[in-house]
Amino acid sequence: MIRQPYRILLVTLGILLLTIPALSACAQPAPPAPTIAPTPTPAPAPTPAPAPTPAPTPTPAPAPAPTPAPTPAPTPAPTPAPTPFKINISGYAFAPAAIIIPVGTIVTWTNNDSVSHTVTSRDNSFGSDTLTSGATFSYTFSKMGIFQYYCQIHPSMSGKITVGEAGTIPTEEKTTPSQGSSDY
Ligand SMILES: [Cu+2]
Repeated sequence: MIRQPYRILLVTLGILLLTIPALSACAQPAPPAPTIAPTPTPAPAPTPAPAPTPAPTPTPAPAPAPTPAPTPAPTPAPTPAPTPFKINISGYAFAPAAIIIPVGTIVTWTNNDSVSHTVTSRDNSFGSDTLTSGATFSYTFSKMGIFQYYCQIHPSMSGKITVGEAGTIPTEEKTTPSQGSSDY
């Protein structure tokens, strides 16, 4: 026979034992069943594609620089060298006494007299030494203009050189009829 106090105690314990799990079950929601994470099937390790052997970059043959079509150099109109001009010194005179020449003309005087003469420009732009018989003197007229000259020994001897642009005749000379022309 159990004594009364023990019975009460046992009952109390029994109640407690019964209620505690219930309370705890009520208080704590049942933890969700752990969803079993599906073990991921391991992706098959990708077999590494064999590194493609790099195709040897073909060394590009150096494109030959296109030889530019040779632009034909504009053939400059060949400026013909002016025809040399000869003046004869004879009989105490320059012959011809007056000439018209293009720029660049070289003029050569030849003393065909037995005496000496000079070819001396009045503006001192050119001048010869004393030309003995047979001597020559040359001068290239590289500037346009009218050049008067004479003989220092015989000042009455005079001549004139008119230098104009090639192909042109100075106006003065155009209008002045050349004296002594004997083109018949
Ligand atoms: Cu003279």
